Amino acid sequence: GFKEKTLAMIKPDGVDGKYVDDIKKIILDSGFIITQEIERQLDEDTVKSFYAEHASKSFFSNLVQYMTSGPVRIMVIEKENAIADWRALIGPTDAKKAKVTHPDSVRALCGLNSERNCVHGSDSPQSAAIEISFFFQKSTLGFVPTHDEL
Ligand code: YYY
Ligand code: MG
Repeated sequence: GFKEKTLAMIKPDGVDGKYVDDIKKIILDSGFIITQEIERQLDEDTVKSFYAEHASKSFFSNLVQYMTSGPVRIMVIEKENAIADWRALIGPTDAKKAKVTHPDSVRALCGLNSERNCVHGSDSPQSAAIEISFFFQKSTLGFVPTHDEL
């Protein structure tokens, strides 16, 4: 079938909390392949740009602080229906709610609340395209990191 790509990110609390291997196992056991993977310390400007749609929200400065608090693991993952399936797998934004309504979700596993929710997933085909090219550039070798330090 048609393979789709999406961006998956393990946020600083997930990396710090040693959830990377568990989450990668969930990804692979769910039928995805991981086509790109980098670990990176994001700076404020990068987070502000990545989450630009939320710039006016009351939680924005807290989000920037959280997302720059340690390295993140960024992956391009691929399977049929990858975008919707990864969103379903991570569960609702509020990890506290996820623990009740979606106990098998990734956010239930490693998230804390709606601010610190451990993982990111692109929410639409348009977002996936934008977010993948935000961190990886297409080359003749496939997607490669956009920045040399990656
Ligand atoms: O796409 P998703 O991550 O599930 O949620 P968004 O509504 O796009 O919010 C992005 C990001 O912002 C969320 O993952 C944590 C943070 N956030 C927050 O800190 N407080 C909220 N009330 C809502 C979102
Ligand atoms: Mg979102």
